[in-house]
Amino acid sequence: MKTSVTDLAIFGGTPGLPEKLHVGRPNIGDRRKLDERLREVLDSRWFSNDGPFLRRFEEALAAALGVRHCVAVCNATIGLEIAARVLGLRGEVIVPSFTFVATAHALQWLGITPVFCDVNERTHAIDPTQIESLVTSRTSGIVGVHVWGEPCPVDEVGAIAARRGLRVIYDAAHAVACSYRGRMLGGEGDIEVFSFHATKFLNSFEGGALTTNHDELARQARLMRNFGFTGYDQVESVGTNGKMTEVCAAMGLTSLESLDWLVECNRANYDLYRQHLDGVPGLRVYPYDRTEKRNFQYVVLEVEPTRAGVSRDDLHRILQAENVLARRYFYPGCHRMEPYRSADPKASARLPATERVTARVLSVPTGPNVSPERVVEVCELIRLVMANQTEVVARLSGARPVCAS
Ligand code: T4K
Repeated sequence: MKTSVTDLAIFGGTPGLPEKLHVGRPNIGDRRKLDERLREVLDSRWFSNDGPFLRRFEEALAAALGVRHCVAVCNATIGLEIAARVLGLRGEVIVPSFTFVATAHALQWLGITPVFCDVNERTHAIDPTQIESLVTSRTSGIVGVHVWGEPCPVDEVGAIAARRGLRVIYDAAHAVACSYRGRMLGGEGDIEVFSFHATKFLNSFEGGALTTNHDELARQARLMRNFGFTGYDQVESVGTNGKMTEVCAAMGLTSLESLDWLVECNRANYDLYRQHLDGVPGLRVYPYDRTEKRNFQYVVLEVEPTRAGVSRDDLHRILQAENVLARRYFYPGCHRMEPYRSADPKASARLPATERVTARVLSVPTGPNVSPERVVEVCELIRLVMANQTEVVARLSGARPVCAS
């Protein structure tokens, strides 16, 4: 354990952790069961196209989320594209800039213009008070994002959509096993889209799912996932290849069976971070609504530089040098990425909360691969930095960059 600021790697000390600690290290669930299932897939010679593991995964997920339909796909980005096509979105769609760029790209890819909306600075979710001012005659929908698994203001968004005749998709990439007003997310809006990417706490290597309570939307999504085929040699509509493979479905099913344990590991780490970091001036550990179900897969720190004396970027550089590979999700915001920056260079002016949040947020390592001892070590490093802001900032301003990112 480091006790003096000069022990930090930026002062020439050895990194605080012996090996790199990642955000998003994949979880495997019950390894023995997974091995058996992978063998079963190989032995069966049925690898894709509506196979038995896909069906089991879809049924199990729909049951866990309490939703009528679950259409598993190869990843959430394709899932968002399929959802937008099924709903006939076109023209402009209102979407937060504070999200992974896939949310905006899925729209842009279809020739739809994402119109970026600000977020609530406290919750990081789309700000319903700004949505209506962005609606034009070209607007066809709203894509809300349940960032960190904390739901969007679903009721407010739904009311605006109903009033203005808009369709609603929720990007629920982070939100497996999270609830809104006592209901599991999955059945809100017209369609919700989940991600099971390797870095998500419930993963299928790569994967995603559309969920909905609307029979016809589900039917169309299934068709579109498989090139529009309704039977051998019969194509009813335009489609894509959005299929989830059997290997991915077997992994998804195995992850799903470990869901409670995964959430429990995340929750324990989250509580430990809070225990050790609550009260550090200028630092906030993003608070989850404990009256609802949450998956705690992200531990998000917010650094308020004027109170902390250290910027988020300084803390990020210092942690990287200590082998703590924290991530600045979702810096710098979609509106500052191409092609959106060039298309709307003045977007920052209407996104003040997004600008502040993207400059403050740092995701730190968690999940079953991160032991409680490691969490405490990371917290001790952060406390050491925060208690010695002057020396640290002076060192960084004179020092060469310690990391490339
Ligand atoms: N909407 C939202 C709100 C999203 O957050 C995402 C995805 C999507 C939509 C789209 O869903 P998908 O189409 O992907 O299903 C990662 C993920 O690639 C991305 O899926 C995720 N969001 C985003 C939040 O995080 P990066 O750029 O951080 O990935 P990468 O490769 O840097 O990995 C993160 C960390 O995990 C690294 O420290 C390395 C470690 N890692 C990663 C992989 C893939 C491993 O240890 N093993 C691995 O296999 O985007």
